[in-house]
Order: sequence, then structure tokens, then C-alpha cells
Amino acid sequence: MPKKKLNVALIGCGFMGRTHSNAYLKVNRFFDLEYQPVLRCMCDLNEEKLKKFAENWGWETTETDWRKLLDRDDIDAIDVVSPNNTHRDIVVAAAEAGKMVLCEKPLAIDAGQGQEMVDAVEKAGVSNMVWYNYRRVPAITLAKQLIDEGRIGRVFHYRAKYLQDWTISADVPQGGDALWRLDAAVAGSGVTGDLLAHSIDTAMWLIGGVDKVTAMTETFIKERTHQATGEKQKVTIDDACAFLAKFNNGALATFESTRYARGRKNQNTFEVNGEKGSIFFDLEDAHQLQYFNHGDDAHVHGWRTILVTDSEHPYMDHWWVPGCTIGYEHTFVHALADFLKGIETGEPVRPNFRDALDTQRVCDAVLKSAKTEVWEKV
Ligand code: SOE
Repeated sequence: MPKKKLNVALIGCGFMGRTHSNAYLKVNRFFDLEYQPVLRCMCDLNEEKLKKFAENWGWETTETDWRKLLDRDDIDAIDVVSPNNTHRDIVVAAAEAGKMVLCEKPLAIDAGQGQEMVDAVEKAGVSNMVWYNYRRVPAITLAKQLIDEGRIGRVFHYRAKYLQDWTISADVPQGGDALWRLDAAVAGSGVTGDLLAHSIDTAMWLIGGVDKVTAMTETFIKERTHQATGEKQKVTIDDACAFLAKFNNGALATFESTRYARGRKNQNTFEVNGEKGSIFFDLEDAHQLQYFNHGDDAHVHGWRTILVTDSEHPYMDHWWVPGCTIGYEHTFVHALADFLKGIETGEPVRPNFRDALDTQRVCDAVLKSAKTEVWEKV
């Protein structure tokens, strides 16, 4: 059967532009879906970079001004992977033009902008998704399944860490191409919006909403040179953040994130402790899920390591044979497959913009609490 075409425009040819382009190319080879994305138009401000990028990934046309995409009848969906401070304007205009909208995380630079985006997509009634890709790590999806099956029972504790080390050197410039994550005016925040947003999305998906938080943040390097201007500037992002959270279901949680954990490249971990068992995950061992079942006979009590590669495991029947692992890029393919399935079935994909707004609200409360030094309600 010929597939229904979904004409996509992607805005932003950085790191995330590559992960998404790869997903658009691969998804139909591994998932049986009614819709097939067509790489119709690639958009970026930098013409030279854009040309090379489009050629490499097979994007059919290019634009340097995203506004030109709005009137194009040959575009059904707009995918936004440009820096965070551009998300709101593009998404609102895209929704008003009746396009489906996909957006990289975090949704916006703050919840105020996020709310405008939610209002726009909901008013227009267009399909929408935010790429919180770690939900689609099969081991994390399996954790969700185990929790929903009641295997760990009532949840008491949640403990998350998200650690990197790439900004330790004072020589790393602030802002500009590929380094906008260090510029608060463009990114909105530092590790809170960039890394902890992932941890918060995962936590809320697994165990429910957050009631209140208390946080501390630190900026270790106070001044950096801006890549574009060559001038020294005050650094205003949070280099590190730690916060306590109380969930609506009464669970207590700790979250910690930094870009100053020497040796940690992208360590994203969580542990959930429940009445009947516990679960532990580490992205640096992404194909494994640790599970402790208190219901096991006492003499065999112990943490078990589930190798999440069998066809019984989430998404894995689409890939290789048991024991053969998949990785980071596949999480984006899974997210896209779920988005396309959502259009096919009419059952909207999650996380949608409203879900991502909930995460943004927690981030805002965390950043506020770091300033006020008191507990903040979400
Ligand atoms: C930051 O270094 C970053 O690229 C994040 O922006 C991504 O969301 C994360 O998944 C990997 O690290």
C-alpha cells in the first residue's frame, strides 16, 4: 500500500537537527505506519551550513526564513529544533497556519511562553509533540510498565541525577553557534531547562505530578567570552542545580544536575523505591534496567539486571535479535513512530505541549526557589 505522505519542514541544523533528520529517514524502515515523512524543507539562518546539511540528509528544499514555511501548501508539519528562545514565535505562527507542530525540549524559555504555545496548538487543534526522547529508551518505557503493573507498589522515593562535564573549562565561550546553551538569554536557563527538564519529564511520567520544590543553583564560572562578539560577559545560566521535591502522591524526591561532574558525559539516572520493590536506570547502561522485587523468595532476594533487548520489551521487536542493543538515536525514531501512530489512530501522542508545560512549570518553580531560598509551589 502506498503510504500517506507527511511533508515535514525542520528548523535548525544543529545536533538535534541531525537526530531528527535521522529519525525521519529511518522510521518507516523499522515501523509499519500509515504515514511516511517526506523531508520537504530544511530551514536555518546560516545559508552555508544549511546547504551542506540539506544535501547530506536529503532535504528537498531549503529556506533561511521560517516565516516562508507558513504559506507553503507542501508543508504539513513544522519541527522546531532551533534555540529555545525561538520556539514560542515559530510554534504559535505554525499552529495558526494550521501546521502540525513538533518541538525540541524544553518547550520554551519559561512557562509564560509555554502557555502561549499550548493555547495556540489547542486552539488550532493541530497534532503536537515535544521530543522528550528519554521516555522512549526501552528500559525507561519498561520501568513505566513495571510501575503501572503495580510491581513496586506505593512509591516513597524518587532520586534523579543528570551529570555532564563539558563546560568545566573557563575557556569554553558563551553563546553563539552550538554554544547557545550557555547563554541564558537564548536558552532560558542552564542545566535546569536543558538537563533536569528531561529528569522531571521522566519522573512525572513515571510517578505523577510535583507539588512543591526547594532548590539551590550555582554558576561556577562567572564570566565567559561570547563567541560572536569576542566580549567578556557575565554568565547567568545555572551550571549546577539540586532540588528537593514533594510529589502529589506524597513521594519525596531529590534531583541533581551539573555540567561540572568530571568524567560524566551524559549520565542520566533515576531510582524509584516503592513498598514492594525498587527500580534503577542509568543512561550510560541504557540497555539495562535494575529491578528489586521484595516478593521474591527471601533466599534469592537481590537486584536483578534485565537486559532490555527481547521482543517482549518495549519497541525492541522493531529492531534486531535478542541481545543486540540499540542506542541514543533510536529514542528519536521511537518518538517519531509514536507521533505518526498518533495521527493514524487519532490517539494523540504524549508528551504533548500541555505535558511539557507541566515540566516547564516545575523548572520555573525550581529556578524561583533557588532565588527565594524557600519552598515554591508548582
Ligand atoms: C546538552 O549537552 C544535551 O545535548 C541536551 O541538550 C540534550 O537534551 C541531552 O539529551 C544531551 O545533552
